[in-house]
Amino acid sequence: MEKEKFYITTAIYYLNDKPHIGSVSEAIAADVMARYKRLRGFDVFFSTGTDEHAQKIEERAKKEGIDPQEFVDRASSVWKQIFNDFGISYDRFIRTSDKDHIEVVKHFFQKLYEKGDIYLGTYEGWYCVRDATFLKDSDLIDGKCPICGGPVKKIKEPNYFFKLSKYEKPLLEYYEAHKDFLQPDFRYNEVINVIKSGLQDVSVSRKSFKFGIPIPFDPDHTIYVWFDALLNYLTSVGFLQDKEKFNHFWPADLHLIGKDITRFHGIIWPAMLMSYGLPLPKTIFAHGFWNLEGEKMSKSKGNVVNPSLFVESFSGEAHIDKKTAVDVLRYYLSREVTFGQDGNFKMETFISRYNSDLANDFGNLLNRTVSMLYKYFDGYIPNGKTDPESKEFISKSEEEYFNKMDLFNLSQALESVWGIINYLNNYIQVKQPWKLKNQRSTLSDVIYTLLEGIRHASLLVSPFMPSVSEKILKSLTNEEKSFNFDLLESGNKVEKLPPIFPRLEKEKIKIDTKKEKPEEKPLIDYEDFAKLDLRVAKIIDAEKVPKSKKLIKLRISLEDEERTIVGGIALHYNPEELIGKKIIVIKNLKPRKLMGITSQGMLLAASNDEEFSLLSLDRDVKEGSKIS
Ligand code: ME8
Repeated sequence: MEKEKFYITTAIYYLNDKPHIGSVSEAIAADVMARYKRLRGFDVFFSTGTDEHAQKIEERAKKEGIDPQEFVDRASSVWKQIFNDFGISYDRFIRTSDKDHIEVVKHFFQKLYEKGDIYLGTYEGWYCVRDATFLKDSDLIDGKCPICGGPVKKIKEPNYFFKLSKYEKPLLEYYEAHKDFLQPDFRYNEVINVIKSGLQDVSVSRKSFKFGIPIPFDPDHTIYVWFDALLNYLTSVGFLQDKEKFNHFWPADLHLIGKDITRFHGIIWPAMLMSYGLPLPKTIFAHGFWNLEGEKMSKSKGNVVNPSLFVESFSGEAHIDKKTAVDVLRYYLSREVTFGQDGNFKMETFISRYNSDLANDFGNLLNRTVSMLYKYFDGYIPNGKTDPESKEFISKSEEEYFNKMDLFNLSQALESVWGIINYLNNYIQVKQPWKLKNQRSTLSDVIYTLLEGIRHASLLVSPFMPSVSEKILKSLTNEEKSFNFDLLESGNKVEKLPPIFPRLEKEKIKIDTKKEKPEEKPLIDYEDFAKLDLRVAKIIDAEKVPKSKKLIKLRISLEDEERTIVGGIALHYNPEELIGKKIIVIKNLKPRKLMGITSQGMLLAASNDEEFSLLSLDRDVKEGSKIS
């Protein structure tokens, strides 16, 4: 029989931000679902990737003096790397700058234009660059973007529009007929209310920036980043490229997205598909947001947790390998919230979950069982069978788990697994194997039941903790993925592992944010370097700038002239010790005013988080000398 297919996607990530716990949590949840469906025998296709044509990118690249493509190549690889480190088992990592995707977008735009669903008009209104979103007056909150709270700008330009208004009725009808289309329920209601309040046509092109996909029949215009981005879901499964693959996997079974982008996915995307004549995705699930210690994560607050640094610090503190630490984080993110609701990442609850659920419940079950196996059977799986009562309990919990997983209720699904783990811990107390030394056959069955229970629990946690699960299943010398019973082979020796989750006697984990690597600067040509006029300068006078903690005003000599420069060195040098020193300055930097003083150049210094030094000379060289 042909396997049933399951096509799952995440949103694709903007490259202006680095991955944080919140954004990575979405990829983890999708990965959990993808692995779960594979475990259930589905033919899974899992797609994730990066959304590269945002206007912000063009601006950022310009600031760094590099080509936008170079910028996105670098930034996209950061996401890919982190997804690899977090065990995200994607089948395709799509980039919207991929050739096949660009073709899909052009084709789709052309088709909708030919159909009369895209037309030329004038757009006048607000635009948020960060979120690449057009906004109405009524959308703004205190004159700012309602999504990110950032600034918006007014724009007026000729734009192509998509006739969204035409799809108001068909969308409503579709929603009425497909109550599961958008989940959870409260999001469904939210979107249906927006549709009922009336849909206006939406702008789907920009004239003001170039980094994007040009409209095939009017290349002065660039296709709007959201129109482009949504189509990634088609490209990933071979639209226009591989008919068989596309027909097999489309429509998507699950688009997993965050609550902030529900309207794009719940309104514009289905309308685009209706316009083209393609079937709509089966389910869109909008999850909540992760906050950090009760506050919204934001770069400006500096409270964005870099998941890699977190894992590195945690693995060091808990003395576990990085893969296990990744699994613990995956477990925490899945267990701590009812999927769909907002979550609050708290160090304290992270550690208490680790200690109670993993070190205590699961870890102890493993340690106790394996040590009894060694004590009574030298580590060899006894010739026993699973106790019927336990079999029934485990099967019932498994059914519960499957039901919860099918409803994306990851946290409750894990509760069902912990039901099994706690049952088995209690089973040890009840059966008291240490009193069964003289009843070999009963003892064999008890230990066999525990091992078989552990095998089942490990299989069930495998979507959440793939690396830990694999380690345990390997140690049982049985990687059988079946949920049937009595599949452990007696006579096989179980490997004795050191504790997988050693208890953590701490309330907090120190996250070493200093390890965050500075962004590497791009290569430059010699001509760029040669533009700098670097000179040796002698400090002839120095004084602190009044009312400034950091600044010192220096009078410097370049042999044929004297200048004033201001440097942020007061925390590291006293003015007196500077007089007479020879330093290096940039002579041709445009003058800048600092605390009311014009600085005619800039001094060079070396620094890191702890140390600071002015650049000086190895041998005495006359002031004014050139540096090359
Ligand atoms: O919106 N907690 O990209 P993005 C949970 N490129 N999820 C979060 C989160 C948090 N704190 N912060 C962000 C975009 N997310 C578009 C998508 S899809 C065709 C185009 C989620 O990088 C967010 O909700 O801003 C979204 O689903 C995903 O991360 C990417 O967000």
